[in-house]
Amino acid sequence: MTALFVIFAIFAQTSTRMNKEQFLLKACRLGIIKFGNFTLKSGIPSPFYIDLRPLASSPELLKELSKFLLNSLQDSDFELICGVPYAALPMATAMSLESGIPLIIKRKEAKGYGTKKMLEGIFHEGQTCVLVEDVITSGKSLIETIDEIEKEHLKINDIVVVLDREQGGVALLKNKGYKVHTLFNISEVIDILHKHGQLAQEEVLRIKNFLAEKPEVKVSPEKRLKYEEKLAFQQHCAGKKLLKTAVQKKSNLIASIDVTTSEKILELAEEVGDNVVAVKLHTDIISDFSDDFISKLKKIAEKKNFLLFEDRKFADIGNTQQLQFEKGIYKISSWADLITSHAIAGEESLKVFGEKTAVVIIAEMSSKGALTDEHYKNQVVALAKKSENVIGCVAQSQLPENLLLFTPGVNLTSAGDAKGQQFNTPEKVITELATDFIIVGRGIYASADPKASAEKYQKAGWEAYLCLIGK
Ligand code: 5BU
Repeated sequence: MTALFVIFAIFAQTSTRMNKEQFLLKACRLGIIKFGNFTLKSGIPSPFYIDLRPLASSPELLKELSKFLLNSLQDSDFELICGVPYAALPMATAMSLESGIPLIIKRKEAKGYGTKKMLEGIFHEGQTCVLVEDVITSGKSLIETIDEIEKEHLKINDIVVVLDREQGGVALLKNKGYKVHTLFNISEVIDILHKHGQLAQEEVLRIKNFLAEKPEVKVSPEKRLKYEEKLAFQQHCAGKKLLKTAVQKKSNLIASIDVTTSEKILELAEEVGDNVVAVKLHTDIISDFSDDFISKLKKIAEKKNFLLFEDRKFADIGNTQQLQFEKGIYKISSWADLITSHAIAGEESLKVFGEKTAVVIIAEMSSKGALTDEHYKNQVVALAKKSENVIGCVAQSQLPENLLLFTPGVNLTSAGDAKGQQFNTPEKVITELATDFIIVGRGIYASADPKASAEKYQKAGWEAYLCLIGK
């Protein structure tokens, strides 16, 4: 009998069951959600604390929960059920008993004796397994569990989660190609409790503000993903090209060629082209911009294998941005692989850049006194995660792993200029922020020997990266 048939059969006989809302209200009486001021394991403050383990002590609710979880998997087919230890173990067990689909047990640590197996139970290579999790936050612990299960040659397509804390985990797993089914998200829980008079309006507002700010669970830089791993969940073709180029050329360097004549730009592009993944331009500072210049630059980019990045920093309503992107003398849309844009005009304004060009939005600026504070950055990051054509952000602090981080304000010999720019070294931004790409302007184009400087920045950037990933 297939999983689909079993699940359908369960629901056919349970028309008198409690609904999701009733279930939640009963479950909350067990104290599974507390409100107040808490500090999570990751060090982040939180106005609520969730612990679904008490559900295991209510056979009635555990049984009901298992039916809801199975129901959310109605369109999925699987041959095994596995819970992420420990909180999801009773849930997975109940699902197995309810559906008749076999359970396997994932250990937290391998046994120190005997077979040293991480997975217990009866299974064979190639079988599909659904993973059950109680609460999803960043998704990191789920990824570790998935890796261990996949090492045993089982296939995971679906993950079912009771509660999503809305802190990036679902997006991370979806980006990796998994189907994530969530029973509740925290906003929904807050609304239901408020509707039933169990949560005061002020508390609702406090929590919603906290959720809007989405404080990201920081991934320690030592655990950063390699470019090859980021490539696996990069959806955008220009984003893929950028990551592939980094691996091929062993470079995370973007040269910002901020000079004002086409001739000088072409000369510098020839000189530093072998060392960079992209050349960044400000076309509106070029005194003799022409279509001919762009076609020559494109040829160099093809020959030297780098991308073209226009740092236009769009900051207008969608309609105007579209005109600035496609028209005028620069016709940016016809040649730029990547562009920068502010996100100040909101989500819709970013859609006008289409699918072909990758958009990098500005979350934080490098200059002294920049108004891009943490609240602003968090909102930009939330937008970046939602927008399909956005591959990452320009920022001076860490980003969630599924966004690429571009950091300007990088210089090996200077701490800043007299106009507010602040510089850090490649080592600092790569090891402390886990930056994916360093952007260097004057450190290269204004040096006595741009080629030698580009080599120096390429080496410094790549060595810091290798050091970080432990090679
Ligand atoms: P520099 O010469 O290394 O300071 O050049 C840095 C480049 O990066 C320059 O083109 C800036 O316009 C760009 N930049 C920046 O420096 N800081 C920022 O926050 C952003 C862009 Br966004």
